[in-house]
Amino acid sequence: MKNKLLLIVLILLLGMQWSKKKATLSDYPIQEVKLNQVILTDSFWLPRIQLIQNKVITHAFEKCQSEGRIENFITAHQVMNGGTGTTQGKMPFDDTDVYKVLEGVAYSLVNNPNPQLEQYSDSIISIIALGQEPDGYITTWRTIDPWHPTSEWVPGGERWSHLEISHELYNSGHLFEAAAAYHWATGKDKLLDIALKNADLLVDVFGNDNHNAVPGHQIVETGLIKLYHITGKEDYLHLAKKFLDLRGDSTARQIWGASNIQDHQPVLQQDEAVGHAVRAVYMYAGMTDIAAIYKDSDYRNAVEKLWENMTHHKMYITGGIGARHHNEEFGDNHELPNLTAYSETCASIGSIYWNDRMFRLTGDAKYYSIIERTLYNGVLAGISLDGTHFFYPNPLECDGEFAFNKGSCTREEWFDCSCCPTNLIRFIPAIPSLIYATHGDELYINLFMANTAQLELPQTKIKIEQVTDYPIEGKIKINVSPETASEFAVKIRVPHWATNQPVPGSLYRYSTPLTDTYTVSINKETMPIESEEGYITLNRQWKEGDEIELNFPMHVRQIEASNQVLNLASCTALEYGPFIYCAEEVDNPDCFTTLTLSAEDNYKIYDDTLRTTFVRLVEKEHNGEIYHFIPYYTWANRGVNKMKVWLPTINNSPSEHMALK
Ligand code: FUB
Ligand code: ZN
Repeated sequence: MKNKLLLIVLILLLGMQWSKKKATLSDYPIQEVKLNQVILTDSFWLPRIQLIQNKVITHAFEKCQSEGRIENFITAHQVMNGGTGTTQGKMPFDDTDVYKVLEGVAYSLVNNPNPQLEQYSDSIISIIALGQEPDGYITTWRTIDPWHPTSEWVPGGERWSHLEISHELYNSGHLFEAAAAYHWATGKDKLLDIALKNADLLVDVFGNDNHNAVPGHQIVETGLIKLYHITGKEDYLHLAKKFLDLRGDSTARQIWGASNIQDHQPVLQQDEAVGHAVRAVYMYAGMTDIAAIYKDSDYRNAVEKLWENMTHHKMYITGGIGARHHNEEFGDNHELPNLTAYSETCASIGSIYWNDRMFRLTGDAKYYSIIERTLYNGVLAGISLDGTHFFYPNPLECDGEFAFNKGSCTREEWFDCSCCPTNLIRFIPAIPSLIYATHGDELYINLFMANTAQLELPQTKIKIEQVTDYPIEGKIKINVSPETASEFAVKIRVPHWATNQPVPGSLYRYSTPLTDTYTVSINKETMPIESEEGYITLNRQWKEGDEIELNFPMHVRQIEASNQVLNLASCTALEYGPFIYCAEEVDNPDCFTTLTLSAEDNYKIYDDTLRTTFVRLVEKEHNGEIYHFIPYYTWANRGVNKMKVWLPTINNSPSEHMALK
């Protein structure tokens, strides 16, 4: 009898292990090619990813330690065991910075093992475990002292009593995202176990019909879905959908009604991107997951409408989103101020997470057009060239006086609310997973970076290699080597800047059409140029060593905004490849205020170093004076400095402006 009991326990335990290790379920028609399949060799991106592991992660852990974010987990443990203590830090979501750094560690370890960093991270996870209450609850400030939260804008009270602001579910969401990443990257379960215990608590509390509530700040939805993908446990998926279904639905719960937190109407009826931009894009990402998993056309229609509104009316030329400092929110359609732009780094990152899902749902290249623009401009501007200083908002103009960056006119090494630095840490190391995707016998190439990758299509394994100096140069060699010669389609995205339209929609346009076009050859034989839905599709029998060569024409291009963007009337921005350029006063000390652009300009490109980083610079000569432009992402690396992306245009034909809607 005793033996039988032991056997049953053993089987149950094994069963639990097995279900946790279940293969990843896949719901999107298009599959990502994961980080561990891609070895980056790129001279632009690889140093940036290495910078995250070698410098930024250490910096962030040190800050989390010195500002008490890590100690909070220990204090929570002491309080649970009858001790006393005070919460350190300033934000009710300080726990998430620790989770986000661990997520970044996980992705950075995939292709760059670092046993010391992994061991240190494991020890941080052991400390996190201490801060979890026996029933799975984990939000340290509330465990330590529920009646005295760290921030005066969060009311004290019982668990879940002020979800609109308490960030308890936001904390869970980031925990889930980090746990999924750490488990996948290291195979270790400890953080995942903490996450699952917390997720089970959420299912108990919010999963039943008696408790209809939603998170104040979204992200728990995508986090739960990641846990569902790992475990196959449908409760997590149902809860994620429930949170979305209930949002803004006054027939099902007492809504907060605030558009700032997207609770003003049911999500399926929302067709304008409003409110807090980070919350919005995290929510749209969750909605896209639901559209994919349930094959739900209502959810799909809703995210398509929201996407169109956001990109056609509310997006900066840098890909940034969120026009207002007030509430960190979207403005009205075409409200895109430069000096006071918010364009939070987190919002750009969230937009990429969402756009990648939209691509995997639809296969449309337009989503990667937004991703590329945001990656090289809106996101990358958020971190200094040496990885030590950050932007939270990313304006498109700086007058040296408006202290846009949380009280500062330039980059800061950290913030009380450090969501942006830690979001960069979790996002940048995972960038190589955006390069490729597969769909049946189709292989998508969405981004250009030097790398070698191992992929699999139904008919064969393929080794693929990109050799390129993109985005400095427009030449890309792609070696396609299938294990066995087979027929399949290679779909190569045509970058927006190599066409006559910078972005989908009519928010921006090039001032002058392209005079030359890109070329494609296979094994040196020129191919006819046919692109469909933004892709060149090369369908043929591929064999080992086949080589595609792409040449995208690189020019400095002028961009205008729709005349509905009133503050950009008669203004021009410069672009080279995927980079938006700007002028900084330090390079143009005598002419910064009088700097203009004209259709007749001739631009010269040249290479130099900015600080110690290689950059391609642009200049133009005007009345004997030389004007200098630098890539937008490199601005503010030389102290407080005036800067402009959009410059007054002179000599533009009025008829061209009229053509804009
Ligand atoms: O509220 C949590 C994070 O802090 C948001 O995502 C950011 O916008 C910042 O407010
Ligand atoms: Zn942020």
